[in-house]
Amino acid sequence: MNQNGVVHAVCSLDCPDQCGLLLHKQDGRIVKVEGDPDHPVTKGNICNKVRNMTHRIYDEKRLTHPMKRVGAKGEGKFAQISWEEAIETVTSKWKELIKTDGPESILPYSFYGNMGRLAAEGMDRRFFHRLGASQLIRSICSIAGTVGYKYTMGGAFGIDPEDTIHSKLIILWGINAASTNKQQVVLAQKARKQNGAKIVMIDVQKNQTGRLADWFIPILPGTDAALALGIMHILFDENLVDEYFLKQYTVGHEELREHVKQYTPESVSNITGVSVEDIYKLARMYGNTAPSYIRIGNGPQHHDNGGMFVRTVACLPALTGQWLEKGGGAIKSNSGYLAINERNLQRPDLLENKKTRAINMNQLGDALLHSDPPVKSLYVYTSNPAVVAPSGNKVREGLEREDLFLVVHDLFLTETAKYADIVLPSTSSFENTDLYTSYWHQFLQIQQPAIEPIGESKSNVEVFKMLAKGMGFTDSAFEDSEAEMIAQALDNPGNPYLEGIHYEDLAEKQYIKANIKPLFADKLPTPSGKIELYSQRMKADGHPPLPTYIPLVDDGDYPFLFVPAPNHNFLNSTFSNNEKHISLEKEPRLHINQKDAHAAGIEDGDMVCIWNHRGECKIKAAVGENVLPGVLVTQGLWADLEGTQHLVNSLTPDRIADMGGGATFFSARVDVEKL
Ligand SMILES: Nc1nc2c(c(=O)[nH]1)N[C@H]1C(S)=C(S)[C@@H](COP(=O)(O)OP(=O)(O)OC[C@H]3O[C@@H](n4cnc5c(=O)[nH]c(N)nc54)[C@H](O)[C@@H]3O)O[C@H]1N2
Ligand SMILES: Nc1nc2c(c(=O)[nH]1)N[C@H]1C(S)=C(S)[C@@H](COP(=O)(O)OP(=O)(O)OC[C@H]3O[C@@H](n4cnc5c(=O)[nH]c(N)nc54)[C@H](O)[C@@H]3O)O[C@H]1N2
Ligand code: SF4
Ligand SMILES: [Mo]
Repeated sequence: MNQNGVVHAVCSLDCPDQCGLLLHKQDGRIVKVEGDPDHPVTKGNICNKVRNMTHRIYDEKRLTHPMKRVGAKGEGKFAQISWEEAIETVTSKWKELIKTDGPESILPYSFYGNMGRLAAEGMDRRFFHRLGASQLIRSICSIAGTVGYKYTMGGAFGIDPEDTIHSKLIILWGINAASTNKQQVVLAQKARKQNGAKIVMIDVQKNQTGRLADWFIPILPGTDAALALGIMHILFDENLVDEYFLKQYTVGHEELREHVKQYTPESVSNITGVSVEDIYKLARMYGNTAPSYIRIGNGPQHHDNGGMFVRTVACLPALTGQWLEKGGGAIKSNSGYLAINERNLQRPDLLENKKTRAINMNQLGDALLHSDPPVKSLYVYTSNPAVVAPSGNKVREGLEREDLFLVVHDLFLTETAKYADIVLPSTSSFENTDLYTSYWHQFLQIQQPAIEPIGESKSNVEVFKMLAKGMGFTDSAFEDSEAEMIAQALDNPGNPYLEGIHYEDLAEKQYIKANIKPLFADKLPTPSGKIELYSQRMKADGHPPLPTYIPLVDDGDYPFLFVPAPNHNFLNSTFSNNEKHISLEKEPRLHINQKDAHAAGIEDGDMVCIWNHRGECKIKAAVGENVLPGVLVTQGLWADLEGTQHLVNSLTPDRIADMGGGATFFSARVDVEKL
């Protein structure tokens, strides 16, 4: 490894952009992180979060050695131990638990704090399959929308984002792209400059993205499907649909035409809070502009009806035949193009047909407090559930359980790690070898170790190999090197887009685009092979077969809908413990409409308490016009810093969305008062 010079890297964060990076090294340390100007999509642009990444990599708070708890649960008192002692403690406890309670008493909990395919779903999956542990349904992020989109389109396939520079109308629907998909904004602005493209944003708050849009449309939370149906109503009514495309490429357009008659602009306006005039304006703009592109965000699918929202909005481009235009169509997620061989990587065969139970990660609190047989040990890695999981008070109560053996593997002593019995130090992604597959652009990328591990930290792959050895597992699956695992993952005959792409090529070239062909060159992977405006499969699964507006579940008699969204300078809870990133973000704020603030006697800058039956949260009010009356919005998953009560997930429901077991973070009702 060279001690000086510039090395290639990939951003490992859970962000669709997956930027190419250059790391500048001096005496073995990274001194500067910048965008790789040669990356075909991201072209040297990166966000401020990662430009400041050295503050995180070399933060003095980084964990450098394994530790065991010496204080009370959650007190955060630990003593240094060796890796040998750590692995021995964990595996002997687990062996004992397997004897007394069975392997299902052990539950893994992880998400995509590192998007590397090996870090997130490699040796860990092999290990827990072999162990026969309870399985985790990883549903916290985007599953409801993924399932909804699949009903319409057959899989996670949208357009090539590079083509969006040709779009003439770009609708950012429930996506705070300026913060969460920066590269899409770069392309949208290019489209605006080159072809006078209009950027429209539909959101419940006027955030950074709303401010750069040509037209910001505020909408009431959880009502977007109604707006999409109102647009369809006008498109059919005014003959703005593409009859040829509908006949050739869709099923159910006649049923849909009849069905949307009920969604009159007047009724839709009542539901959504969007004026009749604006509904007409938007529908006519959409019906008369080609190519038009909808970037479907994650926000509206974090509601009770989120799956149906995505299913519905995904029908729109078909009505006007946009999919055949360069730069026309939609993206929800493009992960289908880069689908790797999960069987090879995760080895579900190691489960040997054991019927182990599956636990939805959105209901971690219940799983820890009430599951039968109980969860006796939780192993958390690449995630921070004490802050990010819904109904957080239940989660933290579960983590406090005296008889829960909790192991946490992370780079920092997170809120979750504070409750641990054993804490293990993790490398950062720049210290490992891993494969990266974006869920927005269509490039595969590779990371090779750019610096030596900090302290005694180890990667997820290494730790699970050690745990396998400690458990006495002798399967060859636990011997594979990172390079071998990447080769196995890429060997996916089920995905023609990856054909001919090998580890060696990636190691040499750094990034390779999948072999993309036009989406409609073949049949779509839906049952009919066409876009399913009417879906027999949905009917079989107990959903209305046609796109439908379904109101949010009653969450109690509180006057406000509460939307605790992400912020600009953190990534979920990552960076929320870094001084640099906190100083950029300043402080958490509760956005409240001035009418509501006035009625409640709240002034800008006042400390307020928001509460419901799940908990409460104290925060400073930001009074203005950024949100509609009746809506409260916060930004960011702030760490539980000393003396603060900023944990917004204390208030969020752990109800399950309409599809895929998805999360409903944005469907809580709350009340607010001045402190
Ligand atoms: N800076 C930054 N970038 C991130 C993240 C981060 O935390 N910070 N998180 C990453 C992850 S894991 C993900 S999943 C993505 C998420 O990124 P996005 O896809 O942008 O999703 P969110 O930011 O959750 O929500 C987007 C917007 O939806 C709005 N919204 C909420 N409810 C509704 C509704 O009912 N209707 C409409 N129209 N809008 C609604 C919110 O106000 C918010 O502005 O971003 C990734 N990138
Ligand atoms: N209120 C509210 N809650 C939300 C959301 C919201 O919009 N609002 N968004 C939800 C969404 S979309 C998501 S995806 C989840 C995300 O929730 P999480 O997946 O928990 O994401 P992070 O908070 O970023 O935590 C990731 C952790 O992994 C650690 N880590 C990073 N790399 C590695 C590694 O290689 N190995 C190990 N062992 N650890 C590593 C980091 O230090 C960090 O502590 O949050 C959800 N929670
Ligand atoms: S967080 Fe997103 S925008 Fe920032 S560098 Fe990483 S991939 Fe790029
Ligand atoms: Mo996410």
